Amino acid sequence: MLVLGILALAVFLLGATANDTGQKGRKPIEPSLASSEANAFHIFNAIQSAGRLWGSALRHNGFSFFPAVMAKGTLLYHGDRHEQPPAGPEWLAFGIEHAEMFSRSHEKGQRQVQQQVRGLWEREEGGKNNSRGYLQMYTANRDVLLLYLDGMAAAKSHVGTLDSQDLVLRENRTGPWSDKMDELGRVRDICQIVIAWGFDGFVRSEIGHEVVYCDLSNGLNLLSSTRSFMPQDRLSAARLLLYQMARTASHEYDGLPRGQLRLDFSSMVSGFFFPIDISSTNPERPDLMRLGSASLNELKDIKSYLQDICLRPRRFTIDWQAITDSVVLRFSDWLALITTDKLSIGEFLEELGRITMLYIDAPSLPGDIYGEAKNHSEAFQRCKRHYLTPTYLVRKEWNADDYYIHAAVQAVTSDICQIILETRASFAALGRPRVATGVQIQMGPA
Ligand SMILES: *[C@@H]1O[C@H](CO)[C@@H](O)[C@H](O)[C@H]1NC(C)=O
Ligand SMILES: *[C@@H]1O[C@H](CO)[C@@H](O)[C@H](O)[C@H]1NC(C)=O
Ligand SMILES: *[C@@H]1O[C@H](CO)[C@@H](O)[C@H](O)[C@H]1NC(C)=O
Ligand SMILES: CC(=O)N[C@H]1CO[C@H](CO)[C@@H](O)[C@@H]1O
Repeated sequence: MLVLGILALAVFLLGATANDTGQKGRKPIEPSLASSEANAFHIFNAIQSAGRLWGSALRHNGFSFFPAVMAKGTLLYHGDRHEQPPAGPEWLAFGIEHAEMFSRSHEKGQRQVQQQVRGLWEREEGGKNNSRGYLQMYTANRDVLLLYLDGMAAAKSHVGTLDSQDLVLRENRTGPWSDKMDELGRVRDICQIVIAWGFDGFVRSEIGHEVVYCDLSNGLNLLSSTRSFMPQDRLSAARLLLYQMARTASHEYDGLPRGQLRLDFSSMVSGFFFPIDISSTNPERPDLMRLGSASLNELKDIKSYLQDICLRPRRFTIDWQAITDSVVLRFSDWLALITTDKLSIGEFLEELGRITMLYIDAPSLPGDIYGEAKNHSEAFQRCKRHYLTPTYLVRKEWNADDYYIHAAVQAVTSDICQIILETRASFAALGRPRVATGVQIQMGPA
């Protein structure tokens, strides 16, 4: 009876907790290994592209959040109409030209095209004829905590780049788009949220990475604030600025300079960990995944899980991006090569033999000087775990997020390994073909 009583109490308490989330009669959705495996390739790509513009542009609708540390000493740039650091949330760029866009001086009334596009920073200055701009440089005077939003979360668009902000973080409480794409409201709302979670701001990308810094008087030093020339006094017409900005952004294709922004992959939280509908909300763009296909209650559950992770100490247990990089380095170009029709059968077998050799243990033969019986079904195990090896050294320190990420990465390596090992086995069953390889140098047995 006592046991039953305790059980009943436990059920009652669990029910009470679920009701306390304000969602009567429904249990919050939870992350799971099954969801991570179902979305394995999306998670793998999100990890491999995090903090890098190239992959973030290809998969611009971000589903994931990464607590991050911007290193003390990192330099940031800001364009402003005022010489002194602004109060309140502001946009700081890693690229100088990005900030320069917003620091241009002009005659009053002659608005800059880029400022119209962004709809920001246009502050009226009564009584003056010239609106002067300032290019400010800051440095982090301590390690700064930022929440990184992946994909192209700084791109003000309707295709899904803003879902993680407007639907998850802001719970769909967005303002009118006509009011400068609601960017001021977005930045104010999200600063309020991330400050409460212990961050100094958040970081996202469009054409370059930008930091939305919530209080410039805390954690940053102003190093300089230089006034820009009026258009007629510049050395040139500055027609190239947009292209120069793009050139600078290209330096971030593979990430920011080493050490500037460190993502805590072991504290990653992704919509892909959860059992939600990730399909498109737009029939004309079925290729676009959207957080917007999930229900608002589900998105609130993801936010609440994210809050819990953010409030815990930073972990940095495993550099999951390094793991995915190893897999990509080994297999990506190779897969592209082997699926072309440019290879002769001999070259194809050379490549297939090469990529699988590490995992396959050749059978012993009569006459071997040293020989043992081998278990050939172990090739698949060896292959799928190969690049995950470093993570197993710290397995005792994994938390739930490491398990979700591991499930996803292992699902990807399993897929690759199954294909290459099965393909090898079917060719091995045919026997070695009598064809010339056309390859001059043979480095070892294929
Ligand atoms: C709490 O949720 C359960 C279902 O999960 C429901 O049966 C119960 O009525 C709810 N209680 C309150 C006080 O809302
Ligand atoms: C967000 O609000 C809009 C407008 O009210 C609505 O059409 C949309 O379905 C909502 N999205 C979610 C995920 O609830
Ligand atoms: C071979 O290895 C696999 C995977 O490790 C294992 O499940 C199987 O029992 C092994 N077979 C033998 C005969 O040892
Ligand atoms: C053309 C123009 O707007 N001129 C103004 C420049 O500023 C002075 C002082 O504020 C005004 O008196 C002018 O009308």
